[in-house]
Amino acid sequence: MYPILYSFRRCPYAIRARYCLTILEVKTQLREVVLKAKPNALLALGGPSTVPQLVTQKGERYPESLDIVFWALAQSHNQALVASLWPVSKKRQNKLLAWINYNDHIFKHWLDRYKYADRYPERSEQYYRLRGEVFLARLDQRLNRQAYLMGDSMTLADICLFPFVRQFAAVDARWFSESQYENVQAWLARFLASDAFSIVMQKFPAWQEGQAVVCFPNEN
Ligand SMILES: N[C@@H](CCC(=O)N[C@@H](CS)C(=O)NCC(=O)O)C(=O)O
Repeated sequence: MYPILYSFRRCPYAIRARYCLTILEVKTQLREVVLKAKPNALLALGGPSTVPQLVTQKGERYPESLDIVFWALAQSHNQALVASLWPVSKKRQNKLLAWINYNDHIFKHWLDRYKYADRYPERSEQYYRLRGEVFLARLDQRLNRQAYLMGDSMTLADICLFPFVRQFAAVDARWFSESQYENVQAWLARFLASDAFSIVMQKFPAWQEGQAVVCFPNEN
């Protein structure tokens, strides 16, 4: 049987993992989690109960989105795609990881504050947006010269970042569409229009113990 993937549809970390699984055609059994009522099977694993998490039939556990991404690369039979998503050169790998690192540790911080500005009343929503825009400006500059962050083909950097930029854009969709970040808009739009994204965003009811297996990715 396929490994178990605990996931939450709208979670940007889970979206990055599901996007990789989809394009690499690596199958899992999806367990859709409601964050306010996590299933006992997830809690019983002990330790972090964030999503996404993947557990293989042998009981090997991948508790972070990036663990799942790299696990998916290792499972794939499509070596050409693997090599283009995760370049062989160490220098390029480090650059790619630097984008993800900045996203996960700095941009995410300002994204949360911009998204939930009422929970962080010490500064205004506009202030939080400006802090997040530093990242958008960097992305935009990079995408001015090329279609994707690392060049003319998609890598893990793009896949790992776009779900977070999507959230940032959605806080005030009008502001984003009228902003100066036209290269980011086009890059994000390509992801949102992709076949893989519609598979990734399929809706599933919350998983319940004993229910029939939901295979992911599935045909759309
Ligand atoms: N570093 C983790 C972060 C995952 C994460 O924070 N997921 C959120 C949902 S977007 C979550 O599970 N929140 C519930 C919780 O923290 O208990 C990863 O890369 O997978």
